[in-house]
This record gives sequence, structure tokens and C-alpha cells, in this order.
Amino acid sequence: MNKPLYVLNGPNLNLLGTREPEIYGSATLSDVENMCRKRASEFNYEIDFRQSNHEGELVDWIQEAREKASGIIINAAAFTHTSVAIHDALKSVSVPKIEVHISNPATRESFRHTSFVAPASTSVVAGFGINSYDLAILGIVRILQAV
Ligand code: CA2
Repeated sequence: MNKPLYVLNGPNLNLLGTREPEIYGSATLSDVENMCRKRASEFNYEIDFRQSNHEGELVDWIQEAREKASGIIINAAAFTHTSVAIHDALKSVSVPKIEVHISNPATRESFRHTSFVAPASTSVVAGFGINSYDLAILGIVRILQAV
């Protein structure tokens, strides 16, 4: 049995589907979770899907993934642009790590143009709406199958 894929979500993503549909669409985080589980099951992976508004909790989960996960898909949300702690935690993990964004931060405000997650990640998927998560699962499975 494969270890699960951790799908970690940062601050305010629990509110997905409740505002700014022009940027983030109308699907909820629960819809994203269901999509991830469905896709991962095609490849015999389970999903451990979590969301936190707290930086330290995300750091704890990344550390936990060192032993317990096959790989990490992370939308660190606003912490993407601020968190050295999440960067350092990801650096300590040797499993594949995919940075995901629903929007494309590069086309938005300049404060979103810096990512502390990207330099500590294997790959980045952004700008496909919630399908970014689906593409990240397809990508991480390819990486894991090549190992
Ligand atoms: O595009 C993404 O996935 C982001 O990670 C979303 C973050 C933003 O700070 C990043 O720059 C890009 C925002 C997460 C909050 O999302 C909400 C969506 C709808 C309603 C409320 C919050």
C-alpha cells in the first residue's frame, strides 16, 4: 500500500467558494478535496487533505510528511509570499513537493510575485483554477512512478 499524498492548504482557503469567484471560482474546498480523492484513487493513492489558518500547524504537517507521506501538494495561500518557516520545513523533506495555486500569482499584485515555497518545491502548478490540484496529482504520480 502506498503512503498517502498530503494535500495541505493554507489560510483562508476554508472560505473558497464564498467570495471573489472571479478569481477563485465557485467550487468549495470540499469540492477540491473530492476531486483530489477521485484522481488519486485511479493510481492507488489515498489523500490526506488538510487546511489550516496557522503557519506553525502547516510546518508541523510538513514535518510529519517526512515519514508518513509519499509526497506533498501544498497551496500555502498567503504564507507562500511570506513564510521562511514553511520554506525551511519543505527543504527538510525529501519526498516530492508540488506548489499549487488556483490563480496565477504572477499576473496579480506585485506582493504575490515572490514565492518562498517555489525554491523548496519540486514543481509548481498555477492558474488552472481548482484543476491546478488535479494537475498536481497527475504530476506527482508521474514523479513517484519514475522513482
Ligand atoms: O491562487 C491561489 O491559490 C492563492 O494561493 C490563494 C491565496 C492567495 O493569497 C495567493 O496569493 C494565491 C488566497 C487564499 C484565500 O482564498 C479565498 C478564496 C475565496 C474566498 C476566500 C478566500
